[in-house]
Amino acid sequence: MKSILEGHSALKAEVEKIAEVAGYLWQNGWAERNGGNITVNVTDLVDDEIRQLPAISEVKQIGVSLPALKGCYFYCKGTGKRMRDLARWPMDNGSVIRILDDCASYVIIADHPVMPTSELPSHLTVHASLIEKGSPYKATVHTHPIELVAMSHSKKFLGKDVLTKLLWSMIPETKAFCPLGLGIVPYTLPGSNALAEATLKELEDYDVVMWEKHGVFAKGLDVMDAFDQIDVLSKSAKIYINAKAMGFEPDGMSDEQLAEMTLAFSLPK
Ligand code: 2HA
Ligand code: ZN
Repeated sequence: MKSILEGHSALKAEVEKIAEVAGYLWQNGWAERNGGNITVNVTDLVDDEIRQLPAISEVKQIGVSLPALKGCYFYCKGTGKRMRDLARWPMDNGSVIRILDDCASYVIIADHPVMPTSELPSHLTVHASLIEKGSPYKATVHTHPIELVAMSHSKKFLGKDVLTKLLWSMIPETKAFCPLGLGIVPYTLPGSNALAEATLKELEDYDVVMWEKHGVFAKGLDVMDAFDQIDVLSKSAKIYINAKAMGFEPDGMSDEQLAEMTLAFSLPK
């Protein structure tokens, strides 16, 4: 069977980027078993030929009505699929879906009828809100970064912007490349509407959100951008933990040093 990627070089390049990031999630130890999710809005990469492709699944309900998504197309990781498999075979471990005109249902159009992630309603709710705001962001990534999740097990890090400030102060690049910091969502049942709503709210102020004792959820211009932001935060968490393991509390950059960085890189305050 011909893959949707054949003859569609822009879509192919995007899916290859998703596969590359899936490999990084696995190599980092952030994606055990079927852990994590990736959903990318590929509507801009879809041509008339793809728009005419027949459905290869029955009509499925999203569970929410999202008018902003009318006629949109998404690449979604498949439910129960492994990131390490997706890295090698993205079109066997994920699929491309078309949102139908009722904005409450979808069909799979390629390559195989791989059912999207169980977290689809929350990922699509975030995408709908991005479109409504005219945001250029196209990707959402959920993963389980070891050090960041470990830090979320201590209440002392969970106050608003406590972890943001600590992580920014570990190495100058963190604020430069994750300028909005890390939002916090208190522990909430995975896959629940409550988790989706709390995430949506935190994403108004942050690009990356910590789900207490679970993982992070990030939005980005593309999947690589979302990954990079998680990666710089994770790097800072590793530096903090390494300092603690050597037996001392790291000094961190001073408020003056952070303010100087913010000015020099024209970052938001
Ligand atoms: O879908 O990580 O939290 C896999 C997950 C859900
Ligand atoms: Zn998870």
